[in-house]
Amino acid sequence: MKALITGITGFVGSHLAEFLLSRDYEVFGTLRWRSKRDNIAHLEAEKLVTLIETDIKDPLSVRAAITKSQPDEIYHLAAQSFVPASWSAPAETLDTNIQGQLNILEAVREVIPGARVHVVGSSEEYGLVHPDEIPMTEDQPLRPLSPYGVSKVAQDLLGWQYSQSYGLNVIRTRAFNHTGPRRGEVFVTSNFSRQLAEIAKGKRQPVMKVGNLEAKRDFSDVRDVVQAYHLVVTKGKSGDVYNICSGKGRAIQSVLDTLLEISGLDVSIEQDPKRMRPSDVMVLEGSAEKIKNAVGWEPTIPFEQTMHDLYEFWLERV
Ligand code: A2R
Ligand code: GDD
Repeated sequence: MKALITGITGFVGSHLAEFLLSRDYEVFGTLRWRSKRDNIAHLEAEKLVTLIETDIKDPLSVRAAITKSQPDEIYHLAAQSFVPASWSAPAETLDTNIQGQLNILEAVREVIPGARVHVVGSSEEYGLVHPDEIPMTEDQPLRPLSPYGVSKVAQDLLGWQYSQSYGLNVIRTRAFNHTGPRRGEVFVTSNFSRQLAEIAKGKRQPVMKVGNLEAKRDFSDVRDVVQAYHLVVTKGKSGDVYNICSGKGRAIQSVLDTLLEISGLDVSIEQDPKRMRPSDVMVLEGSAEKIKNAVGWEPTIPFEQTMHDLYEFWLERV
């Protein structure tokens, strides 16, 4: 089987590539000339993946990548993935995510209409959630609170529309927060881990900068999430959408407490106004019943283990 992963140099892309290689897939991945290659350096060194230079905003470039790889499965991960950047550069986020999705679907329609296409949405699509709507199922209304959330709603609905209009095999997911080693350093779990690792190594004063500690998120380990992606692409129903989550909401304060305990450090905490968002999503806590019943997926890695692995990752790097 051949798989094409867009955004293979990213956090999830590198873990998905490892997982698919362990299942004997031939793996192709897209990257940009300027992409940082650290996450896949080990795969490149052993020539385990075929890399194709592609900008997802460019239809010709996307078409060429799909023509060259002729994949059975396409995992479209490439995106502007950082929520705060979607307020500072909304047009760039909408353009990359929506136009990129359109380019993938159009190229699939023309070049390889039988391929199974994974459209990566997000729990950010749900946005504003009322207390009586928790845990959130896939039927929850979509009320995105950021340009990023809006871009993911558009990707999600484009996937659905192409499955209906043209009979494409599109599987959609809404993953809640996921983390683990290689997580981009701007995201909360990695950012806090990195600050603590720097403090532990004497490279930073024992003062941590934080944003909104009251928000709640539902965290899974990326190594579980990539298995979910593969399961729904191979066994899920075409056109359908699946939440991927642990079912447990966790305040960001408790993420911080877990990391403080793992590090064993005594630090003071300072709220940085620049880390606050114009409209943060306050609670995300999902129901994973649908994916469990459909393909038998359940998370296996405990949150504390994920945080431990992430902290170790940063200790080795700072
Ligand atoms: O920015 P780069 O060159 O390092 O590549 C990133 C890629 N990417 C693009 N690739 C081609 N053309 C573009 N215009 C373009 N813009 C971004 O997407 C990188 O390889 C990947 C994003 O990786 P991360 O930021 O680490 O995101 P993560 O956590 O792996 O998220 C994967 C998916 C995204 O669709 C998120 O929105 C969703 O999961 O949560
Ligand atoms: N980044 C960051 N930095 N977030 C902070 C900080 C901080 O210093 N302090 C508190 N937070 C809070 C944010 O306000 C938010 O409520 C929560 O921590 C999580 O922030 P992020 O880690 O930046 O992730 P996200 O929830 O905005 O988005 C991630 O998950 C989505 C799925 O739910 C991203 O990976 C998205 O791409 C993904 O779709």
